[in-house]
Amino acid sequence: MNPSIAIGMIGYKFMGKAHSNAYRQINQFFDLPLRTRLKTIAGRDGPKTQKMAERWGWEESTTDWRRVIDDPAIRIVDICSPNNTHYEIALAALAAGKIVACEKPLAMNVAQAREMAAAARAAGNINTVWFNYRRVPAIAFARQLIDEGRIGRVFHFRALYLQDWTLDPSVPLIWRLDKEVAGSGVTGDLHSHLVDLSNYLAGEITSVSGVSRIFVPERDLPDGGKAHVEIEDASIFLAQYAGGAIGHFEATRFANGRKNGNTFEINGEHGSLYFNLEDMSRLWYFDSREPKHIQGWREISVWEEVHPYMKHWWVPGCAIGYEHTFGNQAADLIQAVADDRPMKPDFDDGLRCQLVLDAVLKSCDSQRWVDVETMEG
Ligand code: SOE
Repeated sequence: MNPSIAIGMIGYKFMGKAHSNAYRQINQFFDLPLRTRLKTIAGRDGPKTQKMAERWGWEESTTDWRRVIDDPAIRIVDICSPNNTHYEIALAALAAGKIVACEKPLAMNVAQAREMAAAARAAGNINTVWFNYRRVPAIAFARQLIDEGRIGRVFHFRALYLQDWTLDPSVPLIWRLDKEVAGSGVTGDLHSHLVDLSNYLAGEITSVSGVSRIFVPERDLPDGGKAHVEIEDASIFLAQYAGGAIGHFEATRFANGRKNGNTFEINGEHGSLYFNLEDMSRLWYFDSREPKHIQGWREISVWEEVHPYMKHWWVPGCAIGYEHTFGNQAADLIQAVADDRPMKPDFDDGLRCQLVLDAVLKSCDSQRWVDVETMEG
């Protein structure tokens, strides 16, 4: 039997489930040299964390995240607690020599992200940010087509992330709507995904111009009383790229009827690509080098063995879903650990994303174009 690698996870809610499920599934589907051992899960609410541990097969639970860091048996520290905890936990885990897998957005702001990326570089440990959409097979396939030169120079990146779950004013001010905890609204939560995909597929953004709105200015607090909402419900920005492309990004939780509508289109000199997460087995490709009379958008079902990740799951035509994007990333992480090689996206990619997010927030505040800081600062 292959040796095991012990994981400690901090956080137990939505992403806690997504990550636990991934760690539990991957050894059955991927031929990995290490077996994941779900050792300790930490959360602030003791009984709920304990229940989570029992349900998902964690060996033990704790309310003290430092126990995860201090445990010499644990090699991977997975951080999926709210955004304002990432910085302290990640720095402690890196200092303890752990491999760190942190949920997005990496940090609350650029200052924190810079420190975290620098600490990761200095520690030299494998580190990654859970930008799981890079592991949607159709998106990894889009990257492959770009690398093959199929769309050529990129002119446009156009991306939307549309949800509607806060449209109802009776939704209370949970942590994702609390500036102290989340740092920002749709910018950190949804634009972070789009910006990472843009970094992955279209290149470096150098300046942005944005506008944002708070549509419901006051909400109930979960424990009673009311509070002003300080995070943006919706945000739209334009982007200029180092390579000359221009982009348009929209993220909102007020797109009535849209649940997890993450779409992008890339237009290049030889063709275009289009993707929609709500139909995630498909990638749309237009090739303008084909003879005119047969040109048209081609709908590629990304579920053949030749497509990224698909040979690990079911037979062609048996689609995979949201949860498998986490499985794909977890499997890549375990393989990277076994091979002792770096994992992407890493904390530098988290910082790269944060640089754009902070520029967007500044631009929305100042109503001006804002230059994105460079990685060097
Ligand atoms: C927000 O509703 C959210 O849960 C994001 O935080 C996740 O990153 C995204 O995958 C789904 O939507």
